[in-house]
Amino acid sequence: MNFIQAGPELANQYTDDRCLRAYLVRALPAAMRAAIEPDLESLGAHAAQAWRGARSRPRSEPALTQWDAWGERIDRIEITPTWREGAALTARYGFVAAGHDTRFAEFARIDQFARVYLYHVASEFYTCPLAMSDGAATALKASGNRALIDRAVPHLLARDPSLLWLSGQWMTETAGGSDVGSTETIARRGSDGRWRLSGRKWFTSAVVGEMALTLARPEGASHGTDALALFYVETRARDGRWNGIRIDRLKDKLGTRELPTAEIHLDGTLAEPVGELSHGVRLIAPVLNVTRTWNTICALATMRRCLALATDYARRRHAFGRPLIEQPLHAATLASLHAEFAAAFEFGFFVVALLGRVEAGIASEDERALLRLLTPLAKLWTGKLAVEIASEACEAFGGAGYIENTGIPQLLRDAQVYPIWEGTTNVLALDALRVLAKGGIDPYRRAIEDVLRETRAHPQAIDAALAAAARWLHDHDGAAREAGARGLALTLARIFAATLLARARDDGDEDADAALVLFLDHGLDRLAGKNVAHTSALLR
Ligand code: MFK
Repeated sequence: MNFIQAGPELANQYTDDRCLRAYLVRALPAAMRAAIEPDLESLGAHAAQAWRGARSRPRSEPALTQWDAWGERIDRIEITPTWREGAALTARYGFVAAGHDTRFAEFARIDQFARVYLYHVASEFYTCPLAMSDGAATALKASGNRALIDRAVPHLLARDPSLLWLSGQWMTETAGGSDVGSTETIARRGSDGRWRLSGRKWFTSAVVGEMALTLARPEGASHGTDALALFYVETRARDGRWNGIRIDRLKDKLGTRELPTAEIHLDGTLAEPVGELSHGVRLIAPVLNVTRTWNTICALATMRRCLALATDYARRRHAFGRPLIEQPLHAATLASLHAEFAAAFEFGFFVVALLGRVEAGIASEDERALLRLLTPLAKLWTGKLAVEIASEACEAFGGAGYIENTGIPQLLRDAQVYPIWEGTTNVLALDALRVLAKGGIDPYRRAIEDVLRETRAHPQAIDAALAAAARWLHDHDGAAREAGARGLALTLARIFAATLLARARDDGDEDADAALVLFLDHGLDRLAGKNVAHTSALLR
């Protein structure tokens, strides 16, 4: 009889996650943690059960049917069985609603994102439209448009699945990907006073939703970003037909294949302006910042899943006479990934907590400025790190990690979306640079100094990297500054994360000490003295 290797198993993903549990002990009032813990345990069980279930059946993907048998255009999308469960789970666990629950004031976002973190991998990226729905609720509330708030927000935050709405955020076009100012969709006001949109939206990940926020250029307006307006669209007319929307095809994507991302044409789509008929990017910015935070937390969820599987497997798999976990190099490799994850986790959830404080109206001016800077930093660092950790996880399984029905390759393919969605690494690095150019580095520096002042024996490496980053900013401008923006962003993210790990260690998190030592071993400084002349020489 040949040897058969046992595959990895997942325990309850809440009770098994020391990082999450230690964080919640530090971050939440004890009574609130006790109140939400049954839900977290239940989501942890759901995660483990969904993983086992997915291994025992063929994968399914959404399908688009454009025409019925009699030639009528119907554009119907069949979603996967997991997606069909999404609304009921969302209503039950409040994946969107919990973040807006005023009973929990500044802690609401922590509660929400702990739930999202546990649900995400099992959800088959149903979290993508949830992210946009959360962003839409946040943007509508900020817009002050009373009619639209009353109409849509109760649905977006519904805890009854029959009332729940999903929202899309239709921003990307063929010309305007990152450069949203190139948007070609036109908004025309008819003689009936109503606005209708015409154009092509190139990545619409939630066309199965009930509504969307989208950018369009009012007819006759000038070129560029400032002239774009933000519109509210309901996807269906009263009779259930599409509201001037044609679905051209579903995208054939590298990963996230259960998510029905569509290319669509808007052809006379009835829409309502959310606010003024310009500065639409400013109005949609809350969507960007909220979905970027979802991206951060979902990237953390993928990292955690990869590490949970690889670590469990290292205990089961024997080679050269002992379990992999007892092989020094394998153990060191896994531990170093755990350390990166632990640091990124602290950073991601710090941003979540800060978002909660800002929304609860208790944040200082410095904290508001800090949130604006840390949101893109967290997204860009965690997006890259998720791909790195997913790739290492494949390798940690040897050949088995390259075999589709182990489920491991899908984690890597899906992870590749994090650095792309919601702004690529470079777009976000330049966004952070603009924030620094406008508001300076002082709110960031003061936040670190505040934490370190109360931290016992804080690592010198933090001071050194902070001084180097401030010097780099001072010494670089123009093209050299832009060319080094990614290195600067990663350095600022790593410095902040190390600071938070030092605080977690002092606050009694048993793993944070080791994580901090290993994280510092990888270095904080990613600054690059980009030489613009040599760059052009190589790319000529
Ligand atoms: C599981 C994961 C869940 C995630 C699911 C999501 C899936 C969705 C799929 C997609 O469609 S992803 C869409 C990807 N595209 C992007 O993310 C857009 C990338 N481009 C940018 O982020 C640009 O920086 C941006 C379009 C936002 C702005 O660039 P521009 O055109 O050069 O405009 P500008 O002048 O920088 O900004 C216009 C205004 O918005 C300014 O305000 P003022 O008018 O008051 O001066 C900016 O300060 C403001 N602004 C821009 N970004 C902001 C912001 N305000 C607050 N927060 C921000 N992040």
